[in-house]
Amino acid sequence: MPKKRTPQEQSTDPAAHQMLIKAEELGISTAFSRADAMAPCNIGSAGMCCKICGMGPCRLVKDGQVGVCGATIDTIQARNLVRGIAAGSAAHSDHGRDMAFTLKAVANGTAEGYMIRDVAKLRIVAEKYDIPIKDRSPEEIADELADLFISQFGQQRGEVAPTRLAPEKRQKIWREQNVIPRGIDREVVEALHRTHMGDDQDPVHILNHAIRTSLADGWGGSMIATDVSDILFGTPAPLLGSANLGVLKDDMVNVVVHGHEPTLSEMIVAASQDPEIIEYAKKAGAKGVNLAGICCTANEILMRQGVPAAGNFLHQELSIMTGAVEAMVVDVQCIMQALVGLAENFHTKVITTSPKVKLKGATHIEFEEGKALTIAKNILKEAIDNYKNRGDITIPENQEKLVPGFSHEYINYMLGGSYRSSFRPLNDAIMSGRIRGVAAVVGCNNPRSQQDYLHNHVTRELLKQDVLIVETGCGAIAAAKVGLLLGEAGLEQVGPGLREVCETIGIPPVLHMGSCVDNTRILTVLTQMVEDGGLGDDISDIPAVGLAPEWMSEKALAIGTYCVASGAYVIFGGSSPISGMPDKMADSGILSEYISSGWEELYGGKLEFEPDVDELIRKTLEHIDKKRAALGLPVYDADRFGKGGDDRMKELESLSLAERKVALYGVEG
Ligand code: SF4
Ligand code: MSK
Repeated sequence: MPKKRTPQEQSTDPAAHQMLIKAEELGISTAFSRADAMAPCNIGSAGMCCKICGMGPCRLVKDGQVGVCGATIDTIQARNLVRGIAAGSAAHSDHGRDMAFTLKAVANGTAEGYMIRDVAKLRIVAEKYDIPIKDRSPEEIADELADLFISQFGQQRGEVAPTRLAPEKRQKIWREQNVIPRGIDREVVEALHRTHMGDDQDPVHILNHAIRTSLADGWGGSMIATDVSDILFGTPAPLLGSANLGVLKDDMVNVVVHGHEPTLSEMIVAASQDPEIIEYAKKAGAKGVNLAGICCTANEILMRQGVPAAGNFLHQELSIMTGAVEAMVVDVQCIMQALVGLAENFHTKVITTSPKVKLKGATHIEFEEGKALTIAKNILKEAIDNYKNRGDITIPENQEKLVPGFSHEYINYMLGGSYRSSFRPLNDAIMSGRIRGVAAVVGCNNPRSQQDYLHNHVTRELLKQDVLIVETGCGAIAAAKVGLLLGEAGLEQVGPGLREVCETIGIPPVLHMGSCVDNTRILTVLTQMVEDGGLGDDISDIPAVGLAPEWMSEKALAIGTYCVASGAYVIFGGSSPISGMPDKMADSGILSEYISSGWEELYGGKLEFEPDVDELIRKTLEHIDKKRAALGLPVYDADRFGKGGDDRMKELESLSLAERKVALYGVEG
């Protein structure tokens, strides 16, 4: 019988504890309690089961066992893995496709309420693809750019256009390995074809296609999604936000937007500020409409508009548990089917909006970009009409301030200003050893582990070691909830070198870079670090690691793989979907070994699954130091620069001029 955990064992978040106790008292199940009640299938979770044809499902649990068709364990695991990567790539890329269609509609004046907010970014992106910008209106440029982006999905031959933005050396590796995606949809379809019964049986050959499929996501659909979102809604820059369930308001109509696409959520933000809607809410007895986000929709509107985040993936049910949410408006991805049943215990309306996603029992108000503002207002009116049905509420007080909005463009600006925007200071800090390296701590929550613990433990430990952290997705919200995304608060927990860099530039040590689709911003940052010089000539040379400590979604598998293909060392926490190998099997361990050292040989990046968090941290630092050594950089030494930043300044100020010279230069007189 699986163990039933206490709320403190289920989450590190006090707001979650309060809601989990309430759920227990009311006898309501949540993902946390369902995870406790249902032990994961130890055959399926290790990738030892194949169910792709009607002769199975085949479970390979004995030494030397093969499926009815003769399939071996490594073939089955490779097929399962590439199918997950294909699904993740499809989800991100379909999001990118919809964004490209919205850009086209805006360019043609058929999208109600939208506009091109960032004309500068439109021009920069267009130029990267050799689209003329001189003497052309933003709409003309956007129209041509949208056509280019839309064509990438159905393209059959050639190379998906954003791959040309990667460092030269990386493109050469991809060409040599024949893994540059030809068209975004084509690679996803081929992944499904190859893994149909009786097709590709060579695990290494199957996994080559995993690389190509994931590249169609990272250097294809996801990159398009991020660029178009910035063009339409503005490129993020730092602003003040807040996170956790305490952002819900007892005297306002609370509307929680959840999912991934900013097209609808941005319009709901606009509609919530419309005088007509505010008046409508007041007539219903509320002070107005309070918007809050969950999951990556939260990140999209937090990064650009400062709209508060009610929480990450595992907070979707907990926000409804407050009893204070009039409507939860969802679009695509990471939406639990349990929401509707849970909401029946309260007054919350679950409103689906995407033509692709319906939940039985939910209200469906389909979103169309041609009537976007009108639909957004109608959704808010549904929520306001529901305010009168609110019963007892319990809103936890917990919320933390944060500074999100670190797009690649903003980091470039903050490091060098408008005229000398550059990554030079960051590269220099890494080269001198003030910053040991960079880690991206990204990805989901998973109720199989204690919510947020792995994210924040890894982040804190790496910060102490002078590792600069960038975060996206639910990991970023985990860090936000404990104050790690706020300059001064976070800096107390940081090594002296990194602290000085953060204090002089004026940044928090953990940079929130957006939603899970925005992991491509990290690719762009790494590419520019290469271009600015001093850290090798390819992404694989940079002392950097990607971590997904609490991963759960297939999109995470796609992201991890495209980062590996781009040259990064990627470590996932939790369980490995390809770990299962019956003892003494001839091919035992071949697949885990292949995606690690095999891929490293080909791409300079490797993918590993590491359940032990201390080992995950150790491997991260070891890799960073290995890359520093390969670049000929000084060995990292925490004491090399002594105390850093403001502390050092205060210490020096208290000294006489002569003493200061000794302290600074080691000379007297
Ligand atoms: Fe079994 Fe082979 Fe069918 Fe998979 S493809 S279910 S291993 S028979
Ligand atoms: S929402 S994919 S739980 S990061 Fe992007 Fe969070 Fe993972 Fe969903």
